[in-house]
Amino acid sequence: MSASLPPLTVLLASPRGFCAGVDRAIQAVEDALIRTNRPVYVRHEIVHNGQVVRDLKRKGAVFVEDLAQIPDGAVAIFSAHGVPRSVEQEAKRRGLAVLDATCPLVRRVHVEARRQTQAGREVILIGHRDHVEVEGTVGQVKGTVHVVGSVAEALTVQVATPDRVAYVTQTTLSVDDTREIIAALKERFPAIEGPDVKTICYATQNRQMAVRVITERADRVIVCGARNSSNSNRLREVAEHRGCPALLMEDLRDLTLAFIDGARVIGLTAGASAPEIMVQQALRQLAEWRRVSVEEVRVTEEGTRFAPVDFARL
Ligand code: 0K2
Ligand code: SF4
Repeated sequence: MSASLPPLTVLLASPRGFCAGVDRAIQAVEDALIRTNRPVYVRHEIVHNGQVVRDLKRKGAVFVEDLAQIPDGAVAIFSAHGVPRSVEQEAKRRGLAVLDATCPLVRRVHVEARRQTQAGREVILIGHRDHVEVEGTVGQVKGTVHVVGSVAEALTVQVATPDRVAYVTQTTLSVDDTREIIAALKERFPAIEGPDVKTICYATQNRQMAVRVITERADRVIVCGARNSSNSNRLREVAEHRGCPALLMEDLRDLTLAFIDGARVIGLTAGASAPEIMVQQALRQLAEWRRVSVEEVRVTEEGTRFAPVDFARL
């Protein structure tokens, strides 16, 4: 630590890190490894975090992208992001023992999209086209789902029945950006039905709210989270859109002395899939460079818990 450098205040966001859906999904893999002698396979990263996946691999879980890579007789776990119907059906056809770790809040979006289709409405899914959750939601609905990822796309999306349209959202979007997209959709389709931003989950909304508060005081923000994590990237963007340079820290190598150069107040948070150990690693690194004082910025309490994944079929 350099004595000549000014002290650093770290504003620690709260809530941050694991949400109830991530806790539940990781626990399902841990439990499966303990409770069965069969090989345990996970379709897709259980959550988008390399440290979590490496830890579960060390304990014996095997991660694949395709159901075809899962041998007969194995346990197949679906990730927190959800899967298309075709994957559920294929697993059933093959008689795989499935543990479905789809977050109940993602499942709620599936149900709502199906309900709207059954009511005769064309569904617009606000979300990122190539994201695994969006692929899952699109694949849960019989019929066309239009994916819209920006205001520009909202202004050009073509539907067959403009007076019978509904929208749902991916769970991990930017609240601010989504409001703009919804406003554009309402301009074009005044009769459109939808949940406003309510299907952006509580964890996503709370973590974004904490970053918004922190950027009022911070010179920089560090977001612990993986590059393929939608909700973690949105936290970085919330800071950046408020003019606060932000860094996505996938591992400690991403955190450089240059990033905190000249800063006196640093915000620190973690995406819903990032383990607390990453936050502690960042704090330790900062304390090696500067004299650090930590102040927690708590914007709300979180008490959400989900019932464990159903093991009845194992
Ligand atoms: O934010 P993402 O949807 O990319 O997913 P993760 O980073 O794995 O976070 C957990 C959320 C899973 C589903 O919403
Ligand atoms: Fe569920 Fe939200 Fe967590 Fe995704 S981020 S797993 S939707 S609680």
